[in-house]
Amino acid sequence: MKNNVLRILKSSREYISGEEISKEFHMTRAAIWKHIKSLREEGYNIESVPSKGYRLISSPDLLIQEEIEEYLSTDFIGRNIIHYDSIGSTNKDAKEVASTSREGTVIIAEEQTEGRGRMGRAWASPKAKGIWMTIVLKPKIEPMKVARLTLLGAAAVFNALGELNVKPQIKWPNDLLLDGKKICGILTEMGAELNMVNYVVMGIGVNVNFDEEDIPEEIKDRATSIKIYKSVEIDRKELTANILNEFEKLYVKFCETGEMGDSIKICRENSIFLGEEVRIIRGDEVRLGKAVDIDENGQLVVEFSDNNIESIYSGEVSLRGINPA
Ligand code: BTX
Repeated sequence: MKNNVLRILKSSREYISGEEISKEFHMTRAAIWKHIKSLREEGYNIESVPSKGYRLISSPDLLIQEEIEEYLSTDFIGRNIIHYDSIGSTNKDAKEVASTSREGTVIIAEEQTEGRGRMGRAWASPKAKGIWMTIVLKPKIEPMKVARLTLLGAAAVFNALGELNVKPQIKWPNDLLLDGKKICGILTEMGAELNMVNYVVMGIGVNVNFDEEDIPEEIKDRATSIKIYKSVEIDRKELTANILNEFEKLYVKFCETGEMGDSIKICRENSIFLGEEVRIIRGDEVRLGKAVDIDENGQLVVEFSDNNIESIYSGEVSLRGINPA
């Protein structure tokens, strides 16, 4: 009911009387007042003028369903948002609820206390400074094709940032960079049987409104934010919705046809690796080569120093001479 009150306030730029709200939702005046009070406590600035009614002046900077949905154009991605003020990791939570959640459910948190990168690395996720979210997916694809979804995620973030006139570089397969520093990381995990995917959780972390002092000392040399790059505060809600909008388009096409040409084109054209000398690290093995392409399956094609050409589907890749991750 509280959400209905919020929706009606949002849909009307003018004052809306208590009587109108009470008629619309069959609610007593006292109940309306209770919801208004609770919305104010959440940070909504709602004016009330005795003879006119209520008017929404401003909304809090929170990545909740009611705030994101006004920018959403999706059918199912982001239509069920589970929001936390603080959580360990949205990926961890998503894995716990994935089998009972409908496809497209998004777990989103203002802050992560144990945000994760690949291979158990930590992901800094300070409060209200970024977008820390995980999308629950149930694609009917073979487990070996799941890694491709990361490229769809990267392309979706790339397209959404394009709307802000920001053109990042893509560090295959899962990071986006500005001025050579990371602003986004994607962590795709799955629950699967030998030849069947039960669920995929795709975690997307975007450093949106970090100031320099919000970046932990140990990653200052490799992390930045959109705000630092653009010198303006960015609307997190709109960006969150735009990422979900862009992702759904690419994902639906991929699920229906297996086609991911658009995402590969974006990753290819904006790759930091192509044409560069790279270091491929797999476990204890380190190999040197030159990245020559991203193939139609989303794999990185590397020409090794012994002239062997191989397609790499995952693993740690870094520009030669630069630290990994
Ligand atoms: P990655 O393993 O490629 O990158 C992790 C590395 O990136 C770290 O070791 C550190 O050097 C650096 N790093 C840590 N935090 C940040 C940051 N905020 N910005 C830039 N660089 C950083 C990338 O893994 C995948 C990250 C996915 C994060 C999302 S957030 C929502 C979801 N929940 C969750 O726990 N993880 C995902």
